[in-house]
Amino acid sequence: MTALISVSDKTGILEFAKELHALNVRLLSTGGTAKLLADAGLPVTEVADHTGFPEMLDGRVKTLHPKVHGGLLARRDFPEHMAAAAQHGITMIDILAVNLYPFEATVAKPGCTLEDAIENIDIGGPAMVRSAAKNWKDVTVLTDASQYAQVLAELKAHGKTSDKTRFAASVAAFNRIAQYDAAISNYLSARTEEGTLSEYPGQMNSSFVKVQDLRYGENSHQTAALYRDLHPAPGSLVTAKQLQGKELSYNNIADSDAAWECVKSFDVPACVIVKHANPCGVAVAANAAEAYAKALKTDPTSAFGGIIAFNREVDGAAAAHVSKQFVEVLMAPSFSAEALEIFKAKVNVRLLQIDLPPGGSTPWLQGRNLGDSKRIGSGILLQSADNHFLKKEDLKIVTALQPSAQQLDDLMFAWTVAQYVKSNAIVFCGGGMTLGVGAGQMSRVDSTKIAAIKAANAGLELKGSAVASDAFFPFRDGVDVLADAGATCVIQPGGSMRDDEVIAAANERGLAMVFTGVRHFRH
Ligand code: 93A
Repeated sequence: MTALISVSDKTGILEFAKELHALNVRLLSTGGTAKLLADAGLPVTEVADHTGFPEMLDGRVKTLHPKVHGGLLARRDFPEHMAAAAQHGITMIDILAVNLYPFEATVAKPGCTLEDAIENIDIGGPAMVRSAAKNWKDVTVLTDASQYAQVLAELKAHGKTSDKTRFAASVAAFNRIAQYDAAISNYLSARTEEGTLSEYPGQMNSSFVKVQDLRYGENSHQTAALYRDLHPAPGSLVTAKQLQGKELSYNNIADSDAAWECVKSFDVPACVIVKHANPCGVAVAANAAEAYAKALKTDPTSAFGGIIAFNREVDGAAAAHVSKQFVEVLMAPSFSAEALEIFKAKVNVRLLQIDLPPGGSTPWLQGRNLGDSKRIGSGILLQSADNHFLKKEDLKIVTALQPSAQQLDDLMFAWTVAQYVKSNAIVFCGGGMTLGVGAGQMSRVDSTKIAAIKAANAGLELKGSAVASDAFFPFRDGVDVLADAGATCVIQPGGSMRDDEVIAAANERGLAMVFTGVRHFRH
């Protein structure tokens, strides 16, 4: 029996080789490994002596030789293979122990140059591992020190390894090679200096890279981690810089994303306050401070401990306002020196600086090509992002009453917010702010009632308000509830079997209603 040993990480290799030798296994090895074994007094044949071909090109060519690959790949049960091997003086290699040049560790080092990285791309090692793993029926391939003991135990007990062990080792080997190649692909794809990003977009790497482990998931008994796209979209949450505050939690990140996605869809100064993944206050105004004051009015109770996002600089005035409240996360494209000074005293508040996407809200929405994913039992659901951008010209007025210009603005605002509210979503708005948000109910009528109750609790007037519904009204009852609450105009997708009944109800109750033709379910 022959074993070829070629390892960069030499952990446990001497002990392994000693045991193999004791079992009468012949040892073949590459330069550095061979030296280690020979220095310990083990009889070892250098691969160069075995092949009759020297290691060359600074070690780039060591084991890439038919005597190595033939010995790994020849099928012992095929007489033609055995005859060809014999004819060319190829002897069989039964065990291969290889671990690869430390590419991952090399590129993880600060200051690693492209040159260093390239030199640490192992070619001969993976080639041998693939040969051995393909021929798993006859060859045992070991790619990790943790496998040595099991193989030795089987060799001692039975003089050979079991089919099960060899197959498992083959799978592990291919997995390791896939992981190794992914590390190379990720590293090279992320290098912008050489222009790899734009040259061949069709071959762009779409991997995720781990940002960090999180303390826990949605609940403390769940483990969690944050990954980001290898090439994050400009202006996305994962590009945020944390300026101060405690470490972000899983829920902080999820809620911050909801708030940030919502706030950056406005062109004018806006503020979004999120609690439990839903906006509990959204407003637009002349500046950040005013936008915050309005957003807070919608639901000051829920806003306690909220996640707050601005699409404009947080200046001293906004900071003074916000700091009066218990805040979990505050994000904005920038913070003035005065604002930073105010938050210095609030050491727990997490401040995130995030650049807005270039080109403003509209082009960004249209150009965005990020997808959504949701894990289900042993599967994953994928879809493109809900990035439909509604223009006023797309609206279809379906009632006798036409919405006024002011009402149209309120409806557009309400529709934008509704997109970020969990379904069934009902959003009452007026004067550039949310007045009542009904979220996450199984019944649209209940969402409408809840939105109205919340407005009443906050002391807000719904008379003359505009309402958005994320999906159509299946019956007239939802329309009756919002008319009772005081709304005078409605925006909704339309498309129900009972649109006629719903439009008739709107006409009867003196409402103006517009159809968008698209819905915004969000679950
Ligand atoms: O430069 S290589 O890609 N060319 C080869 O032919 C080759 N054969 C084995 N690297 C090659 N190896 C790698 O050398 C192994 O995967 C292992 O990581 C390393 C062991 O070298 P040494 O025994 O000289 O320390």
